[in-house]
Amino acid sequence: TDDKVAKIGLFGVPFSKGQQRDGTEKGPGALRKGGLLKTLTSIGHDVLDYGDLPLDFSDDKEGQTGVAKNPKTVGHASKMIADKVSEVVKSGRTCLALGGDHSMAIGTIYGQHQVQPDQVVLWIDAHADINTPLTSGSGNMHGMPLSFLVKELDPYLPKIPGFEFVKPCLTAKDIAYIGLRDVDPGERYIIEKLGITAFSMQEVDKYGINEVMTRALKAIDPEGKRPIHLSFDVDSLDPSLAPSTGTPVLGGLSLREGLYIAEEVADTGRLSVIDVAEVNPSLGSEQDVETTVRNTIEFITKCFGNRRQGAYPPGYHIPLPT
Ligand code: B3U
Ligand code: MN
Ligand code: MN
Repeated sequence: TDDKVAKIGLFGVPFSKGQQRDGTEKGPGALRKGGLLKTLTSIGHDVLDYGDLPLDFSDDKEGQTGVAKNPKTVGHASKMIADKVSEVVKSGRTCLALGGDHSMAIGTIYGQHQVQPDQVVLWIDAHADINTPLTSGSGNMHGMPLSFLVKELDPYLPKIPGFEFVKPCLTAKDIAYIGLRDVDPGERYIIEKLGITAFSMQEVDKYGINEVMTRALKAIDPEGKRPIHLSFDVDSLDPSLAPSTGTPVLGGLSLREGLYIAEEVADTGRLSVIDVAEVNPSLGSEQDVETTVRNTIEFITKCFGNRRQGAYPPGYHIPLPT
């Protein structure tokens, strides 16, 4: 049966300053317009919408400060995001953070950590997003979030204005990647040196998504009792399924692989925080945006137990003839 009601606390992260294209600040709006809330409530979930965080930094012309772009702006946003995630997790709801570029994860992971210090992170992405400001070639902070959070990288982090409040809260063992296919040299070195569990698309092809999910969950939480942070970058999906995103990479996850990941995480019963990152409704055609939004909503519903096997609302019974 599948009559579990999820208590969800949702908020938007209208933010794009972690990379250089405008549009990801419209991600939350596009997901809302695509019917996300109605879809979640119509399958019986208890959804509390906290609205969008006030993150309009469009007049902010900070630009490059040393080795990172817009660090104070990203730092300021990260603090607000972190506080909101702490509040939602404390309330006992599963936190759904609608981005926004992937720099949002500094705040979402750090915020969860304040309430659930035993968190583990499943990072679904074409990219590893673990460049330090010094290994990054682009200076874009959406390619760096994990470097601010991993204890082993602390000695390698330069002081970045805006991030004074962030202390690293994860160890390399707490993270598993799925979907990688565009990893910078410094990132690959870090993954190997720190021994981070990483399943690139090659491993997805080699072992199949079932084996990959089993191994990923086993690696970060062998006893199966820690709260899970699912950081979902829509560019993990194949560009044919999520075309409206800033850095699409060919050869991504199929919809079935993506939905399987969501279903298996939901089945653990320990999903606590979800990031939905890098939806950019300013990119591609109207049809592209619709495709991206539809598949993203599909993924999100599967995170809350709406399995492909079907589901029914609590209290459902077979209608009796009168
Ligand atoms: N690794 C590159 C590219 C990139 C990372 N994340 C995205 N793109 N979306 C970088 O800029 O750090
Ligand atoms: Mn990412
Ligand atoms: Mn990515």
